[in-house]
Amino acid sequence: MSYEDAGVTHSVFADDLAGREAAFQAKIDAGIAIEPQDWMAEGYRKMLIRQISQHAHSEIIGQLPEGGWITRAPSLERKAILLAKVQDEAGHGLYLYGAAETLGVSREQLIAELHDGKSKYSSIFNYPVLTWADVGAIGWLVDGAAIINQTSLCRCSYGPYARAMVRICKEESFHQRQGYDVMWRLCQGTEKQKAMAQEALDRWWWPCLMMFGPADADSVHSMQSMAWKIKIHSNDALRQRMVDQTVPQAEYLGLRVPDPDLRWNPARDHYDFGAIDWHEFHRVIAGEGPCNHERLATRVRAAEEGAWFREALAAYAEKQSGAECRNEVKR
Ligand code: BYC
Repeated sequence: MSYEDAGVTHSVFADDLAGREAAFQAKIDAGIAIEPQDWMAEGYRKMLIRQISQHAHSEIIGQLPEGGWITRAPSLERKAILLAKVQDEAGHGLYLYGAAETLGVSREQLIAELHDGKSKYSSIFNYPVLTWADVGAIGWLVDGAAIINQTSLCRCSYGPYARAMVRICKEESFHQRQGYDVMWRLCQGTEKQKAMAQEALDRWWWPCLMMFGPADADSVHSMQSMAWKIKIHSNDALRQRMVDQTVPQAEYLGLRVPDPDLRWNPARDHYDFGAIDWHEFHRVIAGEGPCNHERLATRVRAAEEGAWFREALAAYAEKQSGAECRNEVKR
């Protein structure tokens, strides 16, 4: 018997759905975390999958720019530190793919969407890393921007994402400090080294401000995302925080922020800063940045060349779990 035959009309379902959505929103408004087993609005689930998967992709693509410098780091100590940092980023990708999987998508599916170019990753990783100072600037500025964004995400309404962020933020703090330390050492060095640090800041400053996404007025998802407390602060609010925190750090290094319009505004209690080149941002996220093609091709090649290893791991795990089951039966 169909629902209609049973006298249940469509509007009963619509009322039921509206009721569930209202209860869901009330839970979010009350600051109660949403967990994987809880009922959730379909749009909320999709919004989370989009953001968490883009975030996960950013972590693993984000290994590539610095990964290329592991063999060229200037000392054994720097090499060990950089190696640890790049490995941490793989771990972040793992936590985030795990968080996305709690929403009913598989990691394989998400990675296929990255490789097909259907899913985005952060614009920042499409810029070249030309010198050792760029490695320092990435740690200082890119990880610095990531901490500002992710500290806010620790209070996100979805439990698994918020919890992943807590651990990631701790590791990002180490990354940011190591980057600042690279810059500090260069700035204490020869004139040539200091100039190298300045050029790196010149190259990375504006792309780092773009990491926070389009201006609030142009942000497609912010309003709904903030209503669901996936995002806690708007793109512009976090970008302002980045400028306010980073300018004094640059001054301490003795470097100049490449923005002629940058000045402290006592009336706002914030720095005013110049206009962002949104044309460049849109070009990069549309796949036409300086390194988009190279990054994606490297990632796809790594996945293809590593397929045999993943298969071997899966076969071993299957064999182990079979043996464990047999032992269980014997006991
Ligand atoms: N790059 O409506 P909006 C790291 C897209 S990893 C590319 O404001 P939303 C690290 C946006 O996706 C750091 N695309 O979107 C790793 C949307 O497109 P779709 C990564 C961008 O989601 C290794 C459209 O523009 N962090 O730190 O509300 C080594 C409209 O934007 C970007 C995260 O992923 C961008 N920069 O806000 C070192 C944090 N910005 O999906 C370091 C989590 C915007 O409609 N993500 N777009 O096609 C977020 O907080 C938010 O997703 C964003 C954007 C603030 C990035």
